[in-house]
Amino acid sequence: MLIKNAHHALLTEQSVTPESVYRDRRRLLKGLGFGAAALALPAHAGVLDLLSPKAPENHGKPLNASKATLPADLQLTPEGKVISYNNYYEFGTDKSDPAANAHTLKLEPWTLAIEGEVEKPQTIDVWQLIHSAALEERIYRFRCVEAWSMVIPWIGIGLGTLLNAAMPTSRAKYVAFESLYDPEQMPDAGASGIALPYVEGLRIDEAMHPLALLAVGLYGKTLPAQNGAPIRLVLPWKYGFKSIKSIVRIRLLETMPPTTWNLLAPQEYGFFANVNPAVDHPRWSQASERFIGEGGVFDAKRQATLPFNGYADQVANLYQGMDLRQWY
Ligand SMILES: Nc1nc2c(c(=O)[nH]1)N[C@H]1C(S)=C(S)[C@@H](COP(=O)(O)O)O[C@H]1N2
Ligand SMILES: [Mo]
Repeated sequence: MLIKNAHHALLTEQSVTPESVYRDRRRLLKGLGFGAAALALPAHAGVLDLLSPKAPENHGKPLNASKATLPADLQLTPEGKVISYNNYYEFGTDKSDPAANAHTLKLEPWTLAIEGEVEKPQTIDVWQLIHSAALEERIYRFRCVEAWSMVIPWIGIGLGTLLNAAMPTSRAKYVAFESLYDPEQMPDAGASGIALPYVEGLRIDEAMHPLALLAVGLYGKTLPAQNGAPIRLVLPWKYGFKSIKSIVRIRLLETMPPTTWNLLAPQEYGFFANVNPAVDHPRWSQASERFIGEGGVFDAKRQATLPFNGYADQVANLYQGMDLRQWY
């Protein structure tokens, strides 16, 4: 009720009527390029052309990165699904909207400020960073709070590496992140129902954890705009909304910063938002999830959700002594 328009995708995810499924599927297909125009494409047009008809120049450039091995228990989500089924409310609230609309995001130049409680504030030229840093591939599970999941081969830089370069002071207890917000590049953002710019935050020890990644690519190439180009956070043990896209500012702070979904609906979205199958969302169960792999997006097979999304061995120690029920 508090969330009438806002995050309505969450509602449609969970209370889909056959009709809305049909409508969303049609939209998705349209987004995928299977409309009338797609029929006119030459037979050799690659799937990527179909998926992102208006992809910007700087999307999908090959990146040099160390290669990761796919863990035996994981199956990759096909690239076409990773780049066409998105949440990026600045470009619309339907899953197919970001792929259709995010081409208006101006990716070059892009600077990222690191400021606040640091000895060495920085203004980073992100494209220079992308072309000069030692990039790593990391294959991570990704679990949205809406109870769907993917497995994605990201490319990026450890968040801690970048933060350490700015030399956090002893007063730095939290890290705040801010997305770009430019109504000219994001004409539909006003209808999203969320306060913008999108903001997120971590405790400093979470930010320094080796799993915390600043992603600049996926599937071997630079990020498509709809996935949060040119630089976004990926926190595999937390619900997807913590993984903020298209970051322009990182600020180290003494106090806990406000975060977008928590501001909107604090009873539904917490600051920590660690994936926890034992704590249901007030409006749906978190015990299982739709894994988006090969095959349909809406009839994807359900699988059990794991504590910390399968990363408990690595991160549970960060939360010792905290009340599990408060983690939402
Ligand atoms: N700036 C911004 N970042 C965002 C969002 C958003 O709407 N705006 N959505 C979040 C949510 S809810 C999810 S699930 C992930 C989706 O990332 P993906 O589209 O690359 O899968 O991005 C997160 N980061
Ligand atoms: Mo999400």
